Amino acid sequence: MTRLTQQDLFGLDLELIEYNLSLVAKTNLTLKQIACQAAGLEENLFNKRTEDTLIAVVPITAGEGLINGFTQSVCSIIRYFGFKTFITEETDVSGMAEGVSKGADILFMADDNRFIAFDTRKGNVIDNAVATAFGYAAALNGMANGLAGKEVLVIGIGNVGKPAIEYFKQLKSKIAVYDINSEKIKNLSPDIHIESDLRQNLQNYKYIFEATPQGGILELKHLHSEAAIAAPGVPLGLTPEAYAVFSDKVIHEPLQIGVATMLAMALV
Ligand code: 2YC
Ligand code: MG
Repeated sequence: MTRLTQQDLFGLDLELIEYNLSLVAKTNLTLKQIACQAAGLEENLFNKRTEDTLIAVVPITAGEGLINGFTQSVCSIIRYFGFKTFITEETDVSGMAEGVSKGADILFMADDNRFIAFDTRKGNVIDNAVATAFGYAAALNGMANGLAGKEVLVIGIGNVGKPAIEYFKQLKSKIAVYDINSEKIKNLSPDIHIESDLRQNLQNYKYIFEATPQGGILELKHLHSEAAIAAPGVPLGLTPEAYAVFSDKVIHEPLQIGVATMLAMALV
């Protein structure tokens, strides 16, 4: 999984209001609506839970260690919705213990391999990869004004692309998939179309979900003229030239949709 950098996160906490407006402009959905749709949670219940839910964000020093601004960014996204949230003073196991002893209902924490929300009440684990997949798919659904019966191409069948396929099935979309590694597209359900030549056929797809760790694979000359692209993959899968033309039809950001959807999923 791609590790975020301090630069990726710079300014995120100060720009959530503008960010939300840009989401509405692209998808006709707010960040809260995207998260609630992805989680299958009524918005008014989400709002209600701000009154009785305390959230701790725990810095984790394992592996490559802390990312400057990571816990602060996670905390600011959750606070943006009105939830009481704190970053533990301690890190790692001590931080988890501190969070629980201070009455946290949900703990958000990430090492180099997993970014999870741990719900201390129900005891379940919400995974950032699944939340990001569902949240970005819900955003693409918004951009398409409903994906039912419409074709969507999922590029990169990894820990984000795979759950996204499940969500597009729920939306009753017509699903096509591409992965550079043919192992990844084995035993998918028979109604899924396997795209073998991306360069040749990318232009046939209006709705694209790009979840690869490979930057710059989507070139301007290969994109459908009216393409709408949900690109959770880091770095961005579009070339700078393609992004310059398509930027108002591209959803790509480091944390916001994934964290908001994890929160909603933890409240279900
Ligand atoms: O500051 C900390 O607590 C660090 N241990 C956080 C490490 C996060 C590593 N994961 C990532 O950078 C990416 C993110 C997009 C979310 C999932 N993986
Ligand atoms: Mg409580």
